[in-house]
Amino acid sequence: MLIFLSVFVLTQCKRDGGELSTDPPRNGIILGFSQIGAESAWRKFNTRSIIEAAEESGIQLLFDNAEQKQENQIKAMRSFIAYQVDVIAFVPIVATGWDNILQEAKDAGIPVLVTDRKIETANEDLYAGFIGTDSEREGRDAARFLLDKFSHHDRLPIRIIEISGTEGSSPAIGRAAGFRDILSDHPEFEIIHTESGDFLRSKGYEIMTRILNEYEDIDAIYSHNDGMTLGVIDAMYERDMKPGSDIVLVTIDAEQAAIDALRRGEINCVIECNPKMGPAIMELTRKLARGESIPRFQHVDEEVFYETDDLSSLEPRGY
Ligand code: GZL
Repeated sequence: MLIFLSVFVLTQCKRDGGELSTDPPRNGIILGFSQIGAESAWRKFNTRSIIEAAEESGIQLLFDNAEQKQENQIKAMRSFIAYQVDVIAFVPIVATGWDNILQEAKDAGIPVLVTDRKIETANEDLYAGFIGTDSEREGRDAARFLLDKFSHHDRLPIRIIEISGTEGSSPAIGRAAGFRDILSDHPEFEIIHTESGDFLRSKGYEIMTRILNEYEDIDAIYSHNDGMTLGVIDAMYERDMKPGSDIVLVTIDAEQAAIDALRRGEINCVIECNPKMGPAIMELTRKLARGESIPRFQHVDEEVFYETDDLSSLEPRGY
């Protein structure tokens, strides 16, 4: 196990581009972080934010990229426990299936911070707290935009296609629930098809290509992330359609490419999902390492960008 761990630490840092700091951490804290993968520009920036913040905080980071597999996350968390890190933090790729490994961390006396995505657990005491995005609010914001956009639409019902995120993930669950919560009072809005694109641009393109063959009179696409929305735009251009005009597009994340498409009129509403959690995660890690309690739930600040906004002063997104 010791050999495995020493190889693990070396390979993980090298494999993910991070340099294994040979110096002991300035404040002696070691954080084990399990990231889900690199499926979107948003995720890659989320990773960068965490690595940079650990470096700036003097916290030694054992970072693992699970390549979209929950079993890889559990293996990495088990090795963090064996390595006796001070704190474990992770992005749960899906909401369920974490109780056993969280119990192992608890038994080892290692506090766990859930980040970005939420978990469903029988025992809320199995983790110290959560910091991340409010997926339900993002879904409600998307629906509110469509209510306003189609407030004087002459053809009813307003036909919506939803392209959702990774099945079983809290952002997909929350964005769907928040969207439906607002539309439930408006029967003139109809979700005629919903399908998971797994937060991938390639799947957004495949789904939209098929949808355009199967459905007519689509009024709006509600896409759970910008990566899939960019795939939708690719598919529409292949059909000589005008995204943002022929079909209204609403998307979540606010990566640079989506803001640029909003400026060009290809997207009508971009809801920010803030990936810049690194500094806050390190602050919470320091508190946990000192045995201090942290807030149970902490949502990061986010805003909404509309087609009618003046975006000229908007800073580059960085992702
Ligand atoms: C949301 C985050 C999602 C992003 C996607 O909090 O987990 O995962 O919306 C990313 O871009 O893949």
